[in-house]
Amino acid sequence: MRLNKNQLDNINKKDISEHNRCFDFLANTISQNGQNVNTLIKKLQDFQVAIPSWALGAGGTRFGRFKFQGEPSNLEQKIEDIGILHTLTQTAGAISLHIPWDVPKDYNAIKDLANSYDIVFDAVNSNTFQDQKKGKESYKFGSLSNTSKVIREQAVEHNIEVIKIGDKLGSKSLTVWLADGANFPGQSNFQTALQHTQDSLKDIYKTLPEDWKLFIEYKPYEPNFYSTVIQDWGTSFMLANECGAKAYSLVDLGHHLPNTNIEQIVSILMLKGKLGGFHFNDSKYGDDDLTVGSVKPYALFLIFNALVYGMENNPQNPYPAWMIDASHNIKDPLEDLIQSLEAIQEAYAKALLVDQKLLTEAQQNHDVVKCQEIIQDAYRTDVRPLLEKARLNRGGAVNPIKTYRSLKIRENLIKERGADSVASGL
Ligand code: LRH
Ligand code: MN
Repeated sequence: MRLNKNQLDNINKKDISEHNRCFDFLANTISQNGQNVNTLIKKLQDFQVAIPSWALGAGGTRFGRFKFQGEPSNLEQKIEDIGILHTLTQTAGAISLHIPWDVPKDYNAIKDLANSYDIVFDAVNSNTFQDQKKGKESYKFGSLSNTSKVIREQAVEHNIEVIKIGDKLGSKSLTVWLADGANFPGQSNFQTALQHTQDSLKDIYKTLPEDWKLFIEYKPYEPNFYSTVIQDWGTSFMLANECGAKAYSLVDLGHHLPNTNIEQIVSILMLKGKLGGFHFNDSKYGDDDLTVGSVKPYALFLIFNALVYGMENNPQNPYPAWMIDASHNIKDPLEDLIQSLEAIQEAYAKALLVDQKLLTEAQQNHDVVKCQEIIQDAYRTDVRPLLEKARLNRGGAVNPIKTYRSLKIRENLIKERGADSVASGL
């Protein structure tokens, strides 16, 4: 299924006059505050988020999975789905593959297909948290941290294999997330486990192509429930420094203990030039992988406020990689991803409206009340007309969810793929 411009124009035209009225009002307000509307729109358009290849079907938990009809059952159909997302939102111009869940059969054909949708290949993800059919050794007791040298080497080899796959697709980064840890006190030696992990990551790092990055993703718990080797940002930061200049920390929003100040972590990593990228999602309790901005939209805004400050003041930190990592247990995966993309753009746009100069001044003067007024003035601004304009100018939908439903995209995908097609992934 491929959407065409006429289909979108037909639906957009019903919303254009209301959009123009709201946009003109907002653009006027923004100009009066001394900001350039076109610069903001350009930044929003350049902000492309990678869609996870493992989150285009129905997700689930150990208590069950409620399948969703018309799921993409192969990589070609997954790229097609991301093509639909990108056509509607104009902000989903990349895919992040998880290996071995999504190994291309025909690399040139897959690259041509992705290219035909203006989709590039972002970070590739290795998987040493599940035993692989062809893998001889089990990762039950860990992979890069395992006490067995043979198992560590098998895991290192897998990561080197994933880099080769990504290199053939034009990807420029490898994300390593380890489930490695322990379920019981006494089960593992924390020092030995970390040392093995560090040495194994260095073996992988040595094989990184010159223009590649290594993203080290941390997580406090699950699937291990007593200790996790790479449990927090500090451990990831330490390992990235041990590896070298091309290694960075990856911040998955769901990988923090309750009430962790994530915007402070983001600020510190950018100051140290070690913020590699994000896995955007939202959560109430654990690694819930919920729709971005569905539970804590203000926290997301504060994270983007720290990001905007860092992107303006920390040239030592490269432009971060933006990826979604969510699971769709009850929503239509594509509608869920559209809502996440909208929430990300909205938080970014609100953060761009923060008068950073005025804020720094108020901070210097310890005018605490004014500091809050400045950031909340931006947060309380309805920026949706700006997002709409950014999409419209690129041929997207004024209202992606409305257009998705009006065009009966899910119904058409079910017709094409059948009700029982199932996507690989989580
Ligand atoms: C671990 C994680 C990691 C992926 C997996 C699918 O919780 O966030 O990024 O490999 O989800
Ligand atoms: Mn993640």
